[in-house]
Amino acid sequence: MNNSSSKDLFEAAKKLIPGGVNSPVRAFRSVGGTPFFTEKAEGAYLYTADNTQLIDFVCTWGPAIHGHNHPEIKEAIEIALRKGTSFGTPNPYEVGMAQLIQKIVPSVDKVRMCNSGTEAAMSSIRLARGFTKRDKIIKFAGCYHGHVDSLLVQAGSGALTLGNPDSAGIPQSFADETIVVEYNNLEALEKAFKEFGSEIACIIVEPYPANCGLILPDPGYLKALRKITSENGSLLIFDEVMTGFRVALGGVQEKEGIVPDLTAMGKIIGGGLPVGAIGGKAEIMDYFAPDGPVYQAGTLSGNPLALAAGIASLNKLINDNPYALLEALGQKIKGALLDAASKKGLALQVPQVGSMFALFFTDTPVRNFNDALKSDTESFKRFFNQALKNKIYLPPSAYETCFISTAHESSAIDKAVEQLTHAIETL
Ligand code: KE4
Repeated sequence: MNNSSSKDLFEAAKKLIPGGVNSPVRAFRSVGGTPFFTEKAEGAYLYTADNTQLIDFVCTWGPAIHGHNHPEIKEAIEIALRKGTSFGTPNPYEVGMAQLIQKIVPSVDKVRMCNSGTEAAMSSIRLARGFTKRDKIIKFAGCYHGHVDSLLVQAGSGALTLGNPDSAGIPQSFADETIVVEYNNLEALEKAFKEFGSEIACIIVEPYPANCGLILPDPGYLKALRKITSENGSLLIFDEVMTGFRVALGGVQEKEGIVPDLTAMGKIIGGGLPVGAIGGKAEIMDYFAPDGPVYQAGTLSGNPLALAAGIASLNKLINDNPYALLEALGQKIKGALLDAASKKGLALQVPQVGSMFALFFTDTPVRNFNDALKSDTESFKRFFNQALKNKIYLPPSAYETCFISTAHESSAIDKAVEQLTHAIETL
C-alpha cells in the first residue's frame, strides 16, 4: 500500500480493521470526512499519505510533549534496540523509570509498569478494592479512564446515579458497583458517601477532566475529594494518564498540592511507545502480587524500548523545565481564539491549563459534563474541518483536549494562530 492515498488506505483498512481504525476516535465519525493516514511525524508536524503537512495539536493524544520523533528520544530507543526488544525478565530500565517517577510524582513511593492507561486505571481500582476490601467505586460523569468494564459506565440523568453500562458487552452487575457523580458537585458527592460510604473502595478522577473537552476544578474541589475519601477510609485515585508530567513535572498533584493514594499514569512516560503505570504509597502498592493478594501482570510490562524512550522524555522535562514556555504557548492560542470569536460575536469558551486547551462553542463556562453536552458541536465540527483545510489538525471530537508541544514554539504556533483565527472568521 506504499504511495497510496489516505482514501485508498482507508478503503483497504475498513475491509480488515473494525471501522478502519484501531481506536474509534481516529475514525472522524463526529467531525465527518475520511481520516487522513500519517506517513511520518516530526516536531510539531504530521506528514500525511496525501503529501500534506499539518500542524498537529493532538500530539498522539499527549505523549509527544517534546514534539514528534525527538532526536534525544530516538537515540535512547536506538541504544536500547541494540540490546534487544524484550526480555521477559527484570531489566535495568525498570529501576531507572521507577526511580524517576518516585522522584518526580509527590505521592509515589512505588511503581508498577504496564502497557496502557487503561491497564493502569483498571489495576489501580482492583488494588483499591483489594486494599480496602470494599467493592463500590465512584467515578465522575464525563471522565474517561480507558476501556475498563467497570469504568465504561455512564451517569443517568441526575447528579448522582448508580451506573449504567456505557458500552455493549458490560453486564449490569459490573456497572452496579460503580457510582457516577457530577464533577464539581460536592453536594452530590457527599450524598454518595452518606448513602454508600462504608462500601466505597475509591474515587477515581481525572483531576482536570480532559475527555469531555477540558474542565477545571472549582477552587477547593480537589482538596474536598481528598478530605472526604480520608474521612471515609476510601482511596483517592488520580488518573493522570493525560495530565501527568504535562501540566507540571509532578502533574496536577504537584500543581494543586494534593496527595492522592494512587496515581494512574501513561502517555508521556512511554515517549510515544506503549506504556502505563500505577504509582502510590508503599503500604498500598505492596498489595500487588507477588508480595500481596492483588494480581496484576503483563508480558511486555517494563519493556526496555518503551522505558528507554520514557526515561529520555522525563529527563528532558527535568533538564529543560518547559512548563513556563508551554503555559505561554497555551495562553497565546487561547487569547487568539477568544479575540477572533469576540470580534465575530461568537460564543466560545477556551479552557486552558499549560499546554492543554479545548473549545466549547457556548456562552456559559463549562463546569461539568452536562454543561459540555450543551455546547454547540455542529460549530465545533465546522471549525475542525475549516482548521484542517488550513492545515491545522485538532482532535477530531468536541469532547477531547488539544495538546501543544515545545516543538510548536518556533514558527508553528504563529502559523497556527493565524490559521485558527481565519477558521473562526469563516464560521
Ligand atoms: P490508553 O489505554 O488509551 O493508553 O489510556 C486510556 C486513558 C486513561 N485515562 C485517561 C485520562 C485518558 O485520557 C486515556 C486515553 N486518552 C484518549 C484520549 N482522550 C486516548 C485516545 C484514544 O482512545 O484513541
